[in-house]
Amino acid sequence: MRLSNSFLSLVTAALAVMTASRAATEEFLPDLPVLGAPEPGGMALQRPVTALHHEVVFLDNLLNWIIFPITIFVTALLIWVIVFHNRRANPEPARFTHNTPLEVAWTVIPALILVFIAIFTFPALRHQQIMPEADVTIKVTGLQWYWDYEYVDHGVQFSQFMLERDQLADFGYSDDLYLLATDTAMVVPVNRDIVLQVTAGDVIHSWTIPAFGVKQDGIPGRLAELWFNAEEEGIYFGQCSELCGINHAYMPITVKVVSDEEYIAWLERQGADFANLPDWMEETRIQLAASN
Ligand SMILES: [Cu+2]
Repeated sequence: MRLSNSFLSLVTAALAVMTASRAATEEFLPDLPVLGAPEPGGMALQRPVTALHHEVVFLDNLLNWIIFPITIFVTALLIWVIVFHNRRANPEPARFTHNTPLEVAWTVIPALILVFIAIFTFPALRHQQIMPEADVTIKVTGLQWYWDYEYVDHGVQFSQFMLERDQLADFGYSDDLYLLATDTAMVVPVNRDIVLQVTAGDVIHSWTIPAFGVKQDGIPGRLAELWFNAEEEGIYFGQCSELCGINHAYMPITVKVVSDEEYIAWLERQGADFANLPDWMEETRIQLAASN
């Protein structure tokens, strides 16, 4: 018992040292607004900041317009049956068993509704699942219970741990972001196509940012992809979405969306390798060097 306690305190101390050194790498980023976080009492989807999530919100509204009338119609039918066709109200029930026009109607109408829904869902699914040419490629690995990030073109690698309540202020987060804020952030440029390769190192985890409308299981031994293009600079939070063990609730995700210039400056501070730069980064780097 004593041994496991001292081991735990050793691990905690080691983590504290690691997080302290990471704090330094974040402090040069601009003050960003928190745009992607749950709200107290919130019921709707988070405000969309990607084309994918705009589409998801549209689908959600469309489905509600279909689902609510159907629910009301079926409930009304049930009430009608309960009131007018119970044993007392209707002692002599009709004995027929088939009604062809009715049976055709209740087969064809639901089929048409499903086809109508499919017309909108299939393109949305296609947009999510077909990867664009990546401006930035990042490999994300879910681990019990933190995330590892690798900027594959630049040799930048770091882990992401949840912040304890007393660490929040040191990292510039307010108290209500406890259980969401992390020591490091995945930093990406605004209005660029980001492709994530999602995997896991032990059990299945799931990476998501609700405001982006993306979610992908990370499965050990497999590399799955997701992509997004964030329209607004800010801070966005997500949480592991696949039950992955006792600390599943304590491995949140932080993404910071910044300008091209901030992104490249951040990469430079991470000691990035800039050997093979895509055109957009080369141009921004030349502009940055000229302005310095
Ligand atoms: Cu997990």
